[in-house]
Amino acid sequence: MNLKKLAAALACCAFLSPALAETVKVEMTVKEVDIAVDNAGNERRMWTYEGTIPGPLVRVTQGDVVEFTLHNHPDNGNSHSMDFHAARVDVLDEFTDVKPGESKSFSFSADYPGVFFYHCGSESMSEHISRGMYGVIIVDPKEGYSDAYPKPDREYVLVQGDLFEAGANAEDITMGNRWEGVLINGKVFHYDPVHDPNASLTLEAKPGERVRLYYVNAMINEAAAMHPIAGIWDRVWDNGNPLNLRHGMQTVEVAPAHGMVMDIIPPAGRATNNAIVDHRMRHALNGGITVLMAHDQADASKGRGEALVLR
Ligand SMILES: [Cu+2]
Repeated sequence: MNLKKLAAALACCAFLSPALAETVKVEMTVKEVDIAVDNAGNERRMWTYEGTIPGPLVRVTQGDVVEFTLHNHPDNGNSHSMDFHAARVDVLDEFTDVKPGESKSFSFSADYPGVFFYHCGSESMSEHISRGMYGVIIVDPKEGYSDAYPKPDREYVLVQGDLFEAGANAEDITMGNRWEGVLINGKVFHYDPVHDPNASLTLEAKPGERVRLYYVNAMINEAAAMHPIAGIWDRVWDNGNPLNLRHGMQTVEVAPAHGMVMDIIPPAGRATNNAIVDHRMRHALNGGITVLMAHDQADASKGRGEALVLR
């Protein structure tokens, strides 16, 4: 075998061979804090994993074992818990309450690839979720990228949650009363300078790049109708599983507590903008719009490395 053939064979193996399973330690502390829920800096009492909405992004490879520890900070007033949608365990064991000042550990094997919700399941679950206790775990497929699941140029995580009025109680929240708006990664109109002059961030890419969105609907009662205004989803993978591929989609329904991976390719050769909306207008016009700018000067760091959730 000559060197060229050997290199080709090795590259082929690296591409196709399953990744070695690893053990991934993840630790989170629940913090009940006052944090800004809009671009003007208006604060609300929210309950969080690690002080941010969404909580930390967890990313593992299919087959990995996640060793998770939840700490409930002693200053907190409530019991909390963790429900990973990527786990197959016992709801009455792993996902049970942790009192303030206590900790709990459990582990699970991430057997299915995709984009999964995680959230607090303590009573009232409606209140714990809508106060911000949620996040995303991406389980990358063990086969890696392929023709059916190509490598993206940029990746962004978007989590859509509810915002209720200060003082709304658990019953209000469950019934959808005193609903105020939509949070995108923790803020109303987080990435939409068109509808909010205080917004300073947008998603960015270069024309022609494949942009992958890992989208999770954390709203407690409402589905989201995800559409990229002035664009088309090139590919959509339901739940983010490479086996669940759809092509050329305009609007994708995402149930509460569900995830979707959606690729968009802004056209090459010109600068364009897309408004990625939940096309239920009540959601869009109350915070659920995200601007994607495609231009040659796109920030090279955005949508790469640690910058998948823009803060
Ligand atoms: Cu909680």
